[in-house]
Amino acid sequence: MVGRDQFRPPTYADGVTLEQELRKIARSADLAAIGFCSADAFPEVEQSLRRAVESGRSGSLGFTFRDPTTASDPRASFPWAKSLVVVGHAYIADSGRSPEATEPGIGRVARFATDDRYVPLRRGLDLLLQALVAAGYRGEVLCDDNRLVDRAAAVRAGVGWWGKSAMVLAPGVGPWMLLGSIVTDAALSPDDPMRRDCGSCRACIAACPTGAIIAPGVVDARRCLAAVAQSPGTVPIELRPAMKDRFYGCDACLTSCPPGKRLAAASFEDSAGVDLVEVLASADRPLRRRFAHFYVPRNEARFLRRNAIVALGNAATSKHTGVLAGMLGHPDAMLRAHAAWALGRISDPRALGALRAAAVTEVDADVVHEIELALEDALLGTLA
Ligand code: B12
Ligand code: SF4
Ligand code: SF4
Repeated sequence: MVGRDQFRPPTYADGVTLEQELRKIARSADLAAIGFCSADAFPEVEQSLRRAVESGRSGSLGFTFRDPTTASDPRASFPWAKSLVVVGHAYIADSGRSPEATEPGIGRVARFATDDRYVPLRRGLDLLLQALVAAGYRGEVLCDDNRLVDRAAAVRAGVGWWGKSAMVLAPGVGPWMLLGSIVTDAALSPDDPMRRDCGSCRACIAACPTGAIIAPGVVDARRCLAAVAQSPGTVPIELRPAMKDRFYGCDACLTSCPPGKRLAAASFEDSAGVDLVEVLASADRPLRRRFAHFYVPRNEARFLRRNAIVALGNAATSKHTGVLAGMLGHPDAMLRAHAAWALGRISDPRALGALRAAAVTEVDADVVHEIELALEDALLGTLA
């Protein structure tokens, strides 16, 4: 936190309020939206979080699900909190629009993560915090932090409206916006929430590859591919085909969203993707460094390799048989299991040979099971 005495109070031109000054700073910092609201608790979100945990819908995710009371009540962490300054950073123009299809062997990364897009957002938030501190107030930046539910704050502050995808959408930007806030003891005059909703549109619900949006605004994280790609353990076998070329994140409910489509269409098409074979060949440290802005369970590079193997399995080309067959000898049983599945998808003679050889030598029961399934699938494929 920045100390109260670090800056001298500013002298605003006659009649300019702190709120106006903050809006001006947000514009100059290229933030797409700013709004103010009270720092009162969000009891309805606390209930939603509890329901998600109790029903199992939060899957293995921690984050705000770990402590719903703290996440939904800013004063639980900051007893002095009076207001929230909530901002949105629109990133699609910088990150470009995903290509319609990637080359086999290239992994797709959701647009919010093709680079660390939180950097410009945090820069803007820091400038706003400096202004608040200079005016004699205290504050703390909260962004993707487990002590605030960013979307509920954005809706209360009039930054955007709830989309049926559970995303907060803003005019002109749609869902292509990252959110962040400052909790402060300044009593800022609140903005009105936006009177908008999705109307009869249900495009995101239809576009979700796994049916993870089970009701308007409600996502089952167990089936959400964005969650799957950042969860520990084995990728559930029934979800692997839906991962397609995804290496990290999922944008299907964003790309389908009409309010953001014009902006997305106007941005350049980015062909940059991740070379998946290179991921498998990389050592842990460079891999962790390259994707330092991803959320990776326990920061273990093996989960990046796991995602790469799933995407290679979905590419299903003989070009990758050699590298995947090599992974059957990897010391990590989780990676061997996914490699077996991926080889079953390719099921060319070399892949089948590698699977049969591994079936003889493999000792891990889970991997043996995956090998058997892969061989069965390959056999059914040749019979069909
Ligand atoms: C956990 C988490 C996830 C989880 C779970 C997501 C989820 N929907 O719950 C996973 C890993 C799946 C995930 C995925 C993504 N995430 Co995320 N995630 C978070 C995190 C850390 C907490 C969210 C949370 O508390 N969810 C719990 C539930 C209860 O809250 P909720 O979804 O907001 O639910 C509300 C709605 O249902 C709404 N509601 C109630 N009634 C109704 C009625 C109607 C009709 C509607 C429409 C809504 C509605 O009220 C509920 C709360 O009471 C936040 C950061 C933060 N600290 O807030 C980022 C955050 C939500 N994620 C973000 C992003 C960008 C994404 C992805 C787009 C990333 C990607 N491209 O892969 C996907 C989108 C998936 C999706 N459709 O939600 C952004 C969203 C920005 C925005 N404009 O909304 C956030 C805010 C991060 C940030 N600082 O910008 N995420
Ligand atoms: S991020 Fe992908 S899997 Fe998750 S809700 Fe959106 S479309 Fe569905
Ligand atoms: S796709 Fe349609 S229903 Fe879904 S969030 Fe966007 S506007 Fe709302």
